[in-house]
Order: sequence, then structure tokens, then C-alpha cells
Amino acid sequence: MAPSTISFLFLLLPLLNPASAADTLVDTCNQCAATNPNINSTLCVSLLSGSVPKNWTTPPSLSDLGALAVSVAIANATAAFSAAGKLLESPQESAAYGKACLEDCKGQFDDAVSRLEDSVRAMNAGRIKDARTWISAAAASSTTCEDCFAEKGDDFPLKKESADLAVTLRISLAIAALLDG
Ligand SMILES: *C1O[C@H](CO)[C@@H](O)[C@H](O)[C@H]1NC(C)=O
Ligand SMILES: *[C@@H]1O[C@H](CO)[C@@H](O)[C@H](O)[C@H]1NC(C)=O
Ligand SMILES: *[C@@H]1O[C@H](CO)[C@@H](O)[C@H](O)[C@H]1NC(C)=O
Repeated sequence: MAPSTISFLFLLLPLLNPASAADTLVDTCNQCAATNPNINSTLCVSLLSGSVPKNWTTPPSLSDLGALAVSVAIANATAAFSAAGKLLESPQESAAYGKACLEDCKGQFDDAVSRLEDSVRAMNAGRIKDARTWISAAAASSTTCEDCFAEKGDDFPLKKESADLAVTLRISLAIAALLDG
């Protein structure tokens, strides 16, 4: 290679450096969408970029993004827990849906929050298999809640909260799978 070519390449190096947190995020969401057709990459980017800590100055690692996705899922599980609590507090709603399922759901979403907190800790410690196990456990809690209503043939009053959580759990699992790969 001619010396001039080499210095030209050195000039380019800073430009080739994968730049921002945003690039890493888009790239990771695209990879997740490629592994799971139920993941919408645009939605993934918007959910995660809305939660990026302001003090991230360097591109985040994949495990940073995994922990970020799980922290968004924690907000969703917390919202589902609160919604179950609100329905229980309303005499009409709790009569309509039955206290038993609502109480079960409140407990399930409370468990889900704890499992997801375990998952963030596991991910930060590089224990990816454990992190995946806890994310799956949170998904199972949400399914158990829904099943309680389905068994009685009732409408599922936490449909939106549960569907929101499912989206962020799916993204969390996909990033954890990339970390495990
Ligand atoms: C939960 O997840 C959905 C998308 O899956 C999002 O739009 C929603 O705002 C999230 N947060 C809360 C606190 O519900
Ligand atoms: C993906 O999500 C974006 C943003 O929420 C939405 O506008 C778009 O319609 C979604 N695409 C599909 C295929 O669902
Ligand atoms: C960013 O802020 C959070 C919360 O204040 C802190 O825990 C974390 O260590 C900070 N990260 C960096 C890279 O400074």
C-alpha cells in the first residue's frame, strides 16, 4: 500500500468509529427484529431511546442495552400491578371481574417486577442464562394472570398493560439471546 493511501486511511479512522449510542441502539433493534418477526424494530428503537440515561457518553454495550430493555419492562410490569390494584379498589370493577383473579394478577405482576429486577442484576453480572430465566418467569406470571380470566370466560381487564409488557419482554429476551450467542 502506498504511504499516501495509509495516511488517507488514518484520516478516515475517526469517521469509521461506530459513533453514537443511537447507532448501537438501531443496530441492536434490527438484530432483534431479524431473530424474532414479532419484534418491530422501529418500536424497539423508540422504546429504548426514550429511556437512555443522559449520562451515557460512550456507545452502550449490549448488556447495557439488555438491562435498559428490562428496566422498561419493569415500568410496564409496575403499571400492570398498579392497574390491578386500581380495579380491586373499585367495588364495581372488582365485583364485575371477581376479586380472586384481580388479586392473583396483582400478586403475579408484583412477582414479575421482582423477577425483572433479578434479571437486571444478573445481566449486569454477566449471568445471561439467569437473566433469560427471570425474563421468562415474568412472562409466565403475566400469562397466569390472563389465564385466570380466560378460565372463567371473562374479558381480560388488563389486556393493554399485559400486551405492553409482552412487547418489552420480547425485546428484552431477544437482546439477552444476542448476549448469550
Ligand atoms: C410500556 O410498554 C409500552 C410498549 O410496549 C409503552 O408504550 C408504554 O408506555 C410502556 N410504559 C408504561 C409505564 O406503561
Ligand atoms: C412498527 O412500529 C411503528 C411505531 O410504533 C409503527 O408506526 C409501525 O406501523 C409498526 N410496524 C408494524 C409492521 O407493525
Ligand atoms: C449514570 O447515572 C446513573 C444513575 O445516576 C449511575 O448509576 C451510573 O453509574 C451513571 N453511569 C455513568 C456511565 O456515569
